[in-house]
Amino acid sequence: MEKLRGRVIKSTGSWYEVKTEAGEIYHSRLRGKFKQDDMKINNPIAVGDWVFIEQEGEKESAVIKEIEPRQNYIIRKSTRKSAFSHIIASNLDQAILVATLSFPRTSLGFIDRFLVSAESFRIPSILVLNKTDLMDDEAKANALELKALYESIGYPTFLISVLKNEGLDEIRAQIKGKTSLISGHSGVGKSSLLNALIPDLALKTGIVSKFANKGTHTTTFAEMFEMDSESTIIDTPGIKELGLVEMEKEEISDYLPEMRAFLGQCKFHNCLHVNEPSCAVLDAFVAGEIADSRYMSYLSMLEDTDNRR
Ligand SMILES: Nc1nc2c(ncn2[C@@H]2O[C@H](COP(=O)(O)OP(=O)(O)OP(=O)(O)O)[C@@H](O)[C@H]2O)c(=O)[nH]1
Ligand SMILES: [Mg+2]
Ligand SMILES: [Zn+2]
Repeated sequence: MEKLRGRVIKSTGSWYEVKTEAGEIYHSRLRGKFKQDDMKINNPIAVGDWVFIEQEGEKESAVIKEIEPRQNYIIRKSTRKSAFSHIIASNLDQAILVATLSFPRTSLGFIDRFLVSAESFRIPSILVLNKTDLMDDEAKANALELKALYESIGYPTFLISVLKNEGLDEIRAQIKGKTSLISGHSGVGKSSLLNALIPDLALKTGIVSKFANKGTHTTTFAEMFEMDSESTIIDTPGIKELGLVEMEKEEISDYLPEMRAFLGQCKFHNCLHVNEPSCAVLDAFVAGEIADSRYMSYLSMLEDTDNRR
């Protein structure tokens, strides 16, 4: 029987929607055990996966036969104590963090944590600051400062207003031809942005999820939307942050690009850049080459790895 190549665009746990290269959607399932090389993973197939399916019976139902190796993926623990993890999405070209400086306020700590997590998954990020229409001059100046800071580190940053339809062309250009993951706090305007980018989508907006509380691990399933045939956005309802999965203290500084530049120049090879003598990162911080807010975020992430133990 002929095998068709397609991409998983939606998953409900036991069923998967697979969109073939010809554009047909098959309701697909797995049969039997599916080999995952040594990973303790709850879901063998995730949104974003490229798979081969075989049609089964009548209509558009199929069995997933094979999965192509993933270019990358994001993962999180199924529950806090579980040894098992859950793959949220795979084969991503970039992560888009939507943030607002007020209504609601996204903290810099949250932004930095997200960026560090994305770095750890080797996924480039862009930052979108929405609701510029609500900014007064002072807030606008603050937003522009943040734009300058994050762009100096290497993260393209965009100031937009979905409400006023401002800055959206730039976002369209960023998304074109890519698979993007969209993330951010509840209420920042992710659904509004998706609706603006994909006119016939009509996602509900303004509804704040009951399960958005930090710490709860409601299982959430990602879903892929198409801006056009080659540009897709994966929405992950309920995901507030990517989470510092299994990160060792020593690793964190690798994931702050402006710190990474100084690693290897510290006196101690296992330097954590907190109070060690002859620390190149601390020297850079004192010289103003690393922003206060970024260094504070770093310290806070270090502390978190302590608490986790
Ligand atoms: N003033 C203003 N309000 C906006 C803008 N974009 C979105 N909103 C409003 O912000 C509220 C939340 O928007 P949503 O798109 O539902 O936010 P969300 O990020 O999808 O939230 P969750 O689905 O809960 O994660 C809605 O009332 C939107 O109308 C904007 O650019 N300016
Ligand atoms: Mg939404
Ligand atoms: Zn150091």
